[in-house]
Amino acid sequence: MNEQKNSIEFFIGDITQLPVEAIVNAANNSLLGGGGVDGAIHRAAGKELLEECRKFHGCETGKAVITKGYKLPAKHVIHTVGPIYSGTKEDVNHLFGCYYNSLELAARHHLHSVAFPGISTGVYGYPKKEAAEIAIAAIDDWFNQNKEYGMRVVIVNFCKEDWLVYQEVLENMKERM
Ligand code: AR6
Repeated sequence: MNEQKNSIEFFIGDITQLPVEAIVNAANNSLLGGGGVDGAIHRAAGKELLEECRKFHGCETGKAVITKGYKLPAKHVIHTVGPIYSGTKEDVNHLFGCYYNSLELAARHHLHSVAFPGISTGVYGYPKKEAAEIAIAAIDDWFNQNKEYGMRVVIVNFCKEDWLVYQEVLENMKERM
C-alpha cells in the first residue's frame, strides 16, 4: 500500500519548471501545440513532444492522453482538451472530465504526482471562479473514488490573482461544510 495520502497543494508560477511526475497541458483538439501554457510546454519539452503528439491524431474535449516529458523536469505530460467556454452544462461536464480523466490516466500509469494549470481559463475564456470550483470538485471526487491511492495534486496558478481565486473558492466550500 502507498504510504502517501491523497493531497492537494498550490503553487504560483510556471508549470514547465515543476519536478513532478506529470504536468497537465491545456491542449486543443489537434494536440499539435498552440499558445499559452501549451506553447510554453512544447517549447520547454523540445520538438520530440510534437512528434509523439502527432501519433494520437487528436483528442476529444474532456479526454486526456499521455506522452513523455522529454526535456521537461516532469517525466510525463498529460494533454487534456478543455471546453471553449459557452456557458452550457456541457462545458461543466467537459471541464470536470479534463481533471478526472487526467487523474485516471496518471493512476493507470502508476504516477503519484500531477500538476494542473487552470484548464480553459486563458484563451478558452472559462470564468476563473467557476473553473476553480469544477477543478476542486473533480479532484475531490477522484480522491473519494481512490481513497488509498496516494496522489499528490499541485494546482498551478500563473499569477497571485489566480491563486486568490482558488483560496476564495476553498473558503466558500469550508463555510458550506
Ligand atoms: N504555467 C502555468 N500556467 C500557465 C502558463 C505556464 N507556463 N502559461 C499560461 N498559463 P491557456 P486554455 C495559464 O490559454 O484557456 C492554446 O493555444 C494561463 O494564465 O494556455 O485551455 C491551446 O493550444 C491560464 O490561466 O489555455 C488551445 O488552443 C491557463 O494557463 C488553447 O490555448 C490556461 O490558459 C487552450 O486554451
